[in-house]
Amino acid sequence: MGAAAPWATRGPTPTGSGAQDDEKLTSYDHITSYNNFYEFGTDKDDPKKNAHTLRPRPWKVRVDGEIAKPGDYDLDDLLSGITMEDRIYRMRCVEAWSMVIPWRGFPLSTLINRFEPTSKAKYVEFRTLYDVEQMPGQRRRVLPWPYVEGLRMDEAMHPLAIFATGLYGRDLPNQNGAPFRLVVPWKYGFKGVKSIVSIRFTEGQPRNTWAVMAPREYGFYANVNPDVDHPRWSQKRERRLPGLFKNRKTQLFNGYADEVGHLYTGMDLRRNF
Ligand SMILES: Nc1nc2c(c(=O)[nH]1)N[C@H]1C(S)=C(S)[C@@H](COP(=O)(O)O)O[C@H]1N2
Ligand SMILES: [Mo]
Repeated sequence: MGAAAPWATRGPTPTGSGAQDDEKLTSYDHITSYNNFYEFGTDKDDPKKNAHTLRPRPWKVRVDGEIAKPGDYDLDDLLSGITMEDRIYRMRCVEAWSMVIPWRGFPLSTLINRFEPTSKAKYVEFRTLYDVEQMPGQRRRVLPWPYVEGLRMDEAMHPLAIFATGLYGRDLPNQNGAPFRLVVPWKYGFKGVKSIVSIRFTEGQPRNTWAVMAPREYGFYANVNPDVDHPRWSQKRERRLPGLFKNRKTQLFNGYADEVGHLYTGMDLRRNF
């Protein structure tokens, strides 16, 4: 990794017991032109072509549920006083491709603590903007809009779970989820909900979009697990972009097992996939 680059000198580089010495950063071009963001179309190159209609400022975020400090916040107010960090994470999509991305962001816990969750807050649910003018793909009912994802509270408070506001040291491009999105590197990419406008603290488990769409194929936890096949394909190997073939082994928890394994002690990960 380029020694002079700020994103190469701080934070985990891909962290974890699973770090392998042949892991290079995926290029900016690949990270920003091969995307899943169905609000802008279902082909991998649609988001880059179409996401120019998204206006990431000004940006309101509704925070509510089991917390002492609910409200409608302006994103820039929420971000003020927060120190951004550069973190290199390996990212694994459920469709068996992967990238290594230098994110800029900050731990979820930094923001969550400010809202003062009550003892009833067992989960956090996140929602993407629903606005067909800004997100024309929402005119088609390919998914029930808005896109919803969630984490258990202890997952959300884990120091590896971040809100990203940028990558490669620049603001997030719209196609990657501007102005801010979730990044949970030990889970399949679909957990990483983009362009968030709502954060809700709940007692019950959120109904995340993909698990609602296809409960046999996508669960709530979505931890990267080479031993649990997707019903339509194996998860044992993955294609690290820009490679054309499945060129590496998938690691349990995407290589972050030492850091996050304890969150799932005693859980049957075949049932809780
Ligand atoms: N709102 C929203 N968030 C989303 C998606 C989406 O379609 N809509 N796709 C998810 C999936 S399946 C993946 S793999 C990642 C891709 O993130 P990237 O394009 O920044 O690599 O975004 C996730 N977040
Ligand atoms: Mo994905």
